[in-house]
Amino acid sequence: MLLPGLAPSAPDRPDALVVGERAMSTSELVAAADSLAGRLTGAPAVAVHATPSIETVVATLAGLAAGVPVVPLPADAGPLEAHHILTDSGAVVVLASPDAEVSWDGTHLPGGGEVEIAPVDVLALLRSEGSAPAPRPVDDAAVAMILYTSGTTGLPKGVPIRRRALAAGLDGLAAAWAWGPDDTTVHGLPLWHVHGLVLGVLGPLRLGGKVRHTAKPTPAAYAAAVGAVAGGGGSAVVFGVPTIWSRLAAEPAALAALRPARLLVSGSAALPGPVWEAVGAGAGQAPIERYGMTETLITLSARAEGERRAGWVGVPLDGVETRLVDDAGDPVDHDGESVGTLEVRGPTVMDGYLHRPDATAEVFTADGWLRTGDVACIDRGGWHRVVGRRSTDLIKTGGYRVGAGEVEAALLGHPAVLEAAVIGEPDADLGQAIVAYVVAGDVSPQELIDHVGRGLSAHKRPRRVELVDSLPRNAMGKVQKALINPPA
Ligand code: MCA
Ligand code: AMP
Repeated sequence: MLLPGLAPSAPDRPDALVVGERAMSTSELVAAADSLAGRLTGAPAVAVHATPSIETVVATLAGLAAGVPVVPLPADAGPLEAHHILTDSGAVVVLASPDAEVSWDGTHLPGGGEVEIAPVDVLALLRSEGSAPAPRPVDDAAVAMILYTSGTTGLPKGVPIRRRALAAGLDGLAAAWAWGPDDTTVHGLPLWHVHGLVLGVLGPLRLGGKVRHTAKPTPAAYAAAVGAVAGGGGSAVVFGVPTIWSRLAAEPAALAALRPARLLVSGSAALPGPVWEAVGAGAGQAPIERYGMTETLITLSARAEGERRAGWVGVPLDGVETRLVDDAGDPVDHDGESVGTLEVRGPTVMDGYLHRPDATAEVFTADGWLRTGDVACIDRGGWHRVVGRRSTDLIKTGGYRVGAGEVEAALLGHPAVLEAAVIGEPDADLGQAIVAYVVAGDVSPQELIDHVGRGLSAHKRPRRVELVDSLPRNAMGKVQKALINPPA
């Protein structure tokens, strides 16, 4: 069973799920999700407009109960990205909060027709309790969800995640963090990624714990949520991306309010050493770091009861294997200094991208290991340190993975744009900031930023657009991004 925390035998907790100001009990979650599940059975896939809301959680649980692959649609997706995700995944219905604002209604599906946007009315679902057929047991090899993630070029690729991979990944983390029914997991992360949705919602619901989502990931909201959990005698496990930890570190009062938490966890991007230190000093404990990818779920983590080391992401979870290879594919020594490309294998790794045998073949080695594209070292004790990525065209901004090629293609879709090169510039707050260098006719930087946000997702907008006369190219005509110099 994927979510034993929602089984009839599990305790009925009045505040099993809190999102912002709204709470649902375990029994309400089950009743609402089962009621909706009855209407989804047999659908090829169901999309969920993943706003930070109880509706997103109910819709996701309904898809899982019906055995229909759930496709979380970024809440800030523009029409281009939404259309791609809906057509590629085959989802014909989008479950959304009744008050959701969508910029892509009227999206046409390949077979004609328009996508149906179905409002999730939680109160009505609770009233109709009992009318829905009981969801059937679902095979653990079935696809639970399809998450979309960016590559260096093209539109995002779908990663089908099987139920057994979710179960293995969450149980591995439960063992690493002693994460269980007594914990309330606190975070304010987007609900369409592994971090916020799989770990931050399905994790606690699998383990019989509680979820407290802050709606916005502000330092004040984190402080209040930990205070509420601790005030009720609960144990808080707090999740954040490095940008969230860095913003907390800049607000000492909010950081100090995290002192009662049992565990602080950072992931999705590299946590800078000074932020790790500042959180340790201000919150009474340094965060533990863990590492993963959409394609692999979480594969490495420091242990709750073990050592915490700034800049190191720990050791493999149960069942996961890792290795380092050089450019020739030969093994790299695990001496804590030599760097190589990290490859992983294990029960949480995807089988392949949806409809993309070409991309799947590229990412797997002949002997079945997944090439992460991350450059790392491993020490004699098996601890891993991620030192960078092989491709500079995959940008991590605020923990979001954004392909430079996807943003470049969106920019080139503007009639005034002739050439575009997108890079991730070092940024103290976001890790990397998306910056575009553009050769264009008569157009303002802001218009181009807005243009990207209208087509793709808001978080894929360049933070800055520099209009330039030309881009540096080599003799073959390829843009030399390393030679692009920010204006003084
Ligand atoms: C943002 N803003 C902009 C631009 N970008 N304005 C103009 N131009 C831009 N280019 C606006 C926002 O809309 C917002 O406006 C304001 O700036 C500040 O935004 P805010 O949300 O505070 O911050 P942010 O800088 O936009 O976002 C920081 C963040 C966010 C909240 C940390 O990046 C975030 O939620 N990151 C989490 C990503 C994540 O979960 N990744 C997991 C994937 P306004 O205030 O008007 O709205 S990784 C994964 O799943 C794995 C497997 C793993 O390892 O975990
Ligand atoms: P995503 O698929 O969005 O989860 O992005 C996966 C990528 O995030 C990885 O390939 C890494 O580059 C990066 N990443 C995730 N966790 C960490 C971490 N703890 N430290 C450094 N990079 C990380």
